[in-house]
Amino acid sequence: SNEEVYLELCRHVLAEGVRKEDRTGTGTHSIFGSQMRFNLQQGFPLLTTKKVPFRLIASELLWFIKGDTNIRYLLENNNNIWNEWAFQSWIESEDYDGPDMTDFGRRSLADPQFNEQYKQQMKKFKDLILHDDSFSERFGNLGSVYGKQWRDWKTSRGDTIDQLKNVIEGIKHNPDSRRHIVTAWNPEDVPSNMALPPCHTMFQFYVADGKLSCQLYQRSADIFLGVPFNIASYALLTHLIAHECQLEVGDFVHTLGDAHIYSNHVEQVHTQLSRELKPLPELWINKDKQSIFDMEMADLKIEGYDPHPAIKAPVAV
Ligand code: UFP
Repeated sequence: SNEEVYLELCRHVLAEGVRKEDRTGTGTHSIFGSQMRFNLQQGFPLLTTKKVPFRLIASELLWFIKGDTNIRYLLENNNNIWNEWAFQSWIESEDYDGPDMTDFGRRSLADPQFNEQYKQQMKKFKDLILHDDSFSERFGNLGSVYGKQWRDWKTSRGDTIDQLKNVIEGIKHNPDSRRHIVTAWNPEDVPSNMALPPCHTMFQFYVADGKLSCQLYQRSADIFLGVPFNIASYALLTHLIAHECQLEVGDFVHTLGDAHIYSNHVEQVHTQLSRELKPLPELWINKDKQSIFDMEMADLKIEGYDPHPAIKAPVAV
């Protein structure tokens, strides 16, 4: 089944992965090069062996699709997944006059007293982003992240390219093309202009037999925490574009570069592997809207989702 492919990858990396150090100093079990294929006709690939928060995935994807790079939209949707990256730019600025927040990710895990200070500053930061326009313009913007590269790629001529719009036009008018590609990896912007060099670096669409398929190349994959999000996000993107182009959904092919399980996630992966699969949910899209650029959170729903409980694990920072 669609979920079994993911669990198989987990088992494979635990069994065959090599010990590899990484940027975060955590240590991983890693393999290089792997591919999963999800038949989107057989249920929406939102894992059932642990709860995956669809709401966060959907609001992040809509944010990319809008070409928005400011975390204000995410906060308005109660989505905190990109906060740390923006917070970093504030605490490094001259505007910041609170307690020293250097290395806040690690310190907030290790030191409960610091963690209290950190939570206070983060709360203040979020309030300012939400309610102070000029603050939000200065510190809410993440720069050249996905939304920017997908919708507003800067060319050397000084104009911009809307890759997402172009690819949708291409799928509609020249479905057989082998050039339906969107790339987020802009060498000119890596890494200095970027909070985090893109993990999902490029994707391609394919139309055959009235069905739309999508393949993603992900250069770096945190199998336990990141990948379940990434699978659902691209499955959703494929559904949305198929919907707009009046095609059925085909496969989502997920190709991974460095596919790793962090050493402090191994326990959690074993827990997940011990659980029994449940039926996959279905995605509902509001049929009254056609363009993906008009979609809002209320136009997307996941139905029949009854997962096992979430499993907590530390994020490597
Ligand atoms: N990561 C993912 N998926 C994502 C994302 C990050 O798996 O969508 F944004 C993980 C991969 C890796 C870390 O563990 O985040 C990024 O670190 P690096 O840039 O060193 O590869």
